[in-house]
Amino acid sequence: MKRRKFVKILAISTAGVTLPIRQFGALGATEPVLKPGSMITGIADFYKLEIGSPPQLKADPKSWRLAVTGLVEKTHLFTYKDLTGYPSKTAMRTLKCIGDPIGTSQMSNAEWTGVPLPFLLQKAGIKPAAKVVVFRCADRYHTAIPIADAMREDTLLAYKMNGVDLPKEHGFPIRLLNPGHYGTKNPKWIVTIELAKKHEGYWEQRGWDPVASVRLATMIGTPGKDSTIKAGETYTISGAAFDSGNHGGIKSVEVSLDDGRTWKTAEIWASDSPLAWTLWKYTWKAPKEEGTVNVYARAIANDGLMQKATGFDAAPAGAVSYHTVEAKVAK
Ligand SMILES: Nc1nc2c(c(=O)[nH]1)N[C@H]1C(S)=C(S)[C@@H](COP(=O)(O)O)O[C@H]1N2
Ligand SMILES: [Mo]
Repeated sequence: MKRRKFVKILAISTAGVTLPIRQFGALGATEPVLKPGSMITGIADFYKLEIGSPPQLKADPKSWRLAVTGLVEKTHLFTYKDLTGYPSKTAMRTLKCIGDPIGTSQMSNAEWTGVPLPFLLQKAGIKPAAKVVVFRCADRYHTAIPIADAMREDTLLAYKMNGVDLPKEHGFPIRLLNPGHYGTKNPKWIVTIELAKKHEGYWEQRGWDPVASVRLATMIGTPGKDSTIKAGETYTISGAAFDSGNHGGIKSVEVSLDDGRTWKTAEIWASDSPLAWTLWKYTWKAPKEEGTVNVYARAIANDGLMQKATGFDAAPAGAVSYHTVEAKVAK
């Protein structure tokens, strides 16, 4: 009884962190271990990806300015105080790396607060010749997005993540959140926003897709490739699916345990807008015999697109095809 209480409290105190909640075998209870274990990834668990080491910037009013320049009516400089004082929007957004191979975990979800980018662009005034918005960052990373994407109300310059100031690793003082696009198009540590005719970004110069539109994806979190499932026991398969709104959001997720011959619908246990991942689970009775079992998962989007067995790897435009895990069943 005491142990059960302890586990329950632990589950609450780690809410918001993707740490799986352990099973408590002593009571024979089967609290399922889900991965991701919560809709919002805690900052400590949020994946990180950068070309160098994260620059330590100061939002100090004496030094830091965000410049909106280039093909604008008038170059505009914003202080951190300006940015954080404007009307803001708070929303969940999932980030996924374009180089993330099928089923791995360079994908996390947070709740962010920021200023809609069009608000700032309108203050500077866009000249008709401008076609792209270029972001130059303190670590010398740079990338551009089309003006039409920049002008969406959902394109945010974020300064808070899960209720706190953007951590250094995730782009302090500001980063872009660009719906529908992989991490490459979500620059961190932005110092200059430049309106231009065209631009080739850091990763595009190295062969990655300049559009970087998120493709329909699912990952199986449990079982992992090193997990052992107890023969004959009830087991919960779980994971996340995401399309960043490019296919109308996730409609359903299906699981196959017979090498793709038959598919069962998983339960969606947490979701938000299509700009955040969809978490799913499927409870299943493991075979009584020892051996291996292939777990497959595929996502079906609201526009009818369904993931297939065959696809391609991450380079140059993001991985496609469903995720499979070979799970060990043992006594
Ligand atoms: N300035 C800057 N922004 C960047 C990068 C970078 O190296 N430098 N990496 C990009 C890539 S490839 C990804 S996947 C995301 C990762 O964001 P995160 O580290 O907050 O998860 O940041 C993007 N923004
Ligand atoms: Mo990335």
